[in-house]
Amino acid sequence: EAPRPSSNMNDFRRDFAKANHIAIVTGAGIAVASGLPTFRGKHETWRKWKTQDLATPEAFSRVPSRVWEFFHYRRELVMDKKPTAAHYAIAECEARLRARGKDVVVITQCVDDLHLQAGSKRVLKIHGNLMETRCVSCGHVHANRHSPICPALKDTGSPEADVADAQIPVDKLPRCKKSDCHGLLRPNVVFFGETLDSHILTKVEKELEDCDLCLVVGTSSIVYPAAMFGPRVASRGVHVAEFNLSASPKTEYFTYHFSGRCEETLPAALA
Ligand code: BJW
Ligand code: ZN
Repeated sequence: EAPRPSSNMNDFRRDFAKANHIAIVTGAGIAVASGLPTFRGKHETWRKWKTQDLATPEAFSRVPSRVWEFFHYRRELVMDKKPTAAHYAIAECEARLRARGKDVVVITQCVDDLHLQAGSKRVLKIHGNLMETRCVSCGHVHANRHSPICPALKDTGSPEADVADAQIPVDKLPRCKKSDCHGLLRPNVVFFGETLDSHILTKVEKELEDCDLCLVVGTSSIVYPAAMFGPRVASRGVHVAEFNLSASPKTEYFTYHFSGRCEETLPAALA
């Protein structure tokens, strides 16, 4: 039996040519070449904290000012970034295949807008959007690209380890614009320990059921439930191809593993 996973691009290209419905699961690695950091690298801390310490409901209720500083920093970082060759390769693949009656969907963990910017039309954002807010009181979700998002966060959010918290009073943090509400706003992203939007998850389930080829791109496959998407498809006997710098805990489930930067490997794979 051939060793799994294979790194034979010719074989992948044959499966790709036959596929009618491709699901592409993406993570932070796809935006590294845009200048956005990943979550689980060796040095990936903001001040002295990791994302797991800050992107939680507990942290947001205990130290909303610190959590907003973190997200303000991340929003400013995303604001001027451009898609990579990997984002464009996926968008062009979708357009080309759609013209032939085929289907490509992106299921992304990324909270930036780079897939849409690159021209992808079918994008399921399972971890929310950095450029949206949600009111903790009335639940309203709004697109919000203000920079800074509120005056008090201006010049805050530095990631350097020795920077002290700005300790912004909670009434000076982003607040709901509805006059009868004025509730505290939070970033409209999925914190650790929170459930994913069930409406979006239902759509994801259907795509994972319907696809006849799946790509897993630039994700550590550590955070659930997304870590199970590729393996779920593979368990139906459908080919799954992983594009990453290195192997992940799920690599052994997949048909293909293409090691390297996805902004280099994907354009060739999907041409
Ligand atoms: C390149 C590259 C290049 C670099 N080219 N590649 C079952 C088992 C165990 C735990 C759980 C479980 N079910 C739920 C949990 C708890 C938790 C979880 O999974 N914890 C794990 C850490 C174990 N999950 C949740 O809480 C989720 N909710 C949920 O499941 O609800 C039900 C439930 C709750 C509680 C208990 C049980 C069930 C919610 C998860 C929300 C994740 N949110 C975040 C933050 C969003 C806001 C923000 O932006 O701050 O989403 S966390 C963070 O990680 C972010 C990412 O989307 C997510 C995934 O990270 P990603 O994208 O994979 O990035 P990295 O950095 O991890 O990896 C980058 C990869 O790229 C690396 O592999 C590099 O090699 C590669 N790379 N350059 C190609 N150029
Ligand atoms: Zn409100």
